[in-house]
Amino acid sequence: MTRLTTNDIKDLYTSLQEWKVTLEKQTGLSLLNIAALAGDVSRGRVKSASWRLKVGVVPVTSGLGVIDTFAQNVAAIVELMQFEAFVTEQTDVAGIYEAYQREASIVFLADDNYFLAINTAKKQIVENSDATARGFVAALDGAAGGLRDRQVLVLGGGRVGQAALNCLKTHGAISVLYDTNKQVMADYAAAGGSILRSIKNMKDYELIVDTTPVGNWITADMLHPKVIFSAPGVPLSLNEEATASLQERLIHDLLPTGVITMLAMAC
Ligand code: 2YC
Repeated sequence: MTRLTTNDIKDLYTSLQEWKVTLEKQTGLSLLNIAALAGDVSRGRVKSASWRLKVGVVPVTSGLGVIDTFAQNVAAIVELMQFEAFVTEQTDVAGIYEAYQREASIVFLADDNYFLAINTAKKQIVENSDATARGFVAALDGAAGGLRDRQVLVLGGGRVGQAALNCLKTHGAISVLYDTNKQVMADYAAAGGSILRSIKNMKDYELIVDTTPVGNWITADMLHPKVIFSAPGVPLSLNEEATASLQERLIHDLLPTGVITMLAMAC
């Protein structure tokens, strides 16, 4: 799981409107639709929650500490979904207590290992890897006009990759896994999954979910000419030329798609 840096996200909240317009154009879906589809909840439920529930975001100082603007960016993304959101003054346990005192029904907080949304009113806890995988698969579904019976290549069999494979199954897709770790591939194959033996064949796939945490290793000639590339993986695997050649067929962001899905799932 790649840890974001302040440099990665410090200007994110200034480009959220642009991200919203781009993603809605790419998928033909509204943010509310993407979040509800991804979270497998009704739009009505998310909409009505936005009128009722307050969201508190708590900075956490454990491990490598607070990432400047992380909590503020999470709150800005939640506000984009028409929810009232605030970042607590306090951090850590005191921050959780403050969020509760300020009547937050949903609390977002992240240490170096997990990024969670917790619904304090009901037994609901959402983890970012699962939500992010769901969000990017839902966006791919929209952009591809449906995934049923379509071949989808998943790059990376870690936490997000495994969640994407599970989610693709519910979308009726035929998923294939590629990972550089032979054990991960062997385990997946042993469990009956399909694997891509050579990365050279990546160009046979029109639909890809890239969860790999390595940047700049995919060139345009490695990809199908009409590929739709949905990339929760950070940093982006595509090199500059491939990124430019894909344009609107590249679905990628560092935080918002996962956060809107966490929010929908926590409602
Ligand atoms: O500012 C804070 O509260 C920090 N404790 C936040 C640390 C987040 C670490 N995780 C990440 O950078 C990303 C997540 C957004 C999802 C996976 N890695």
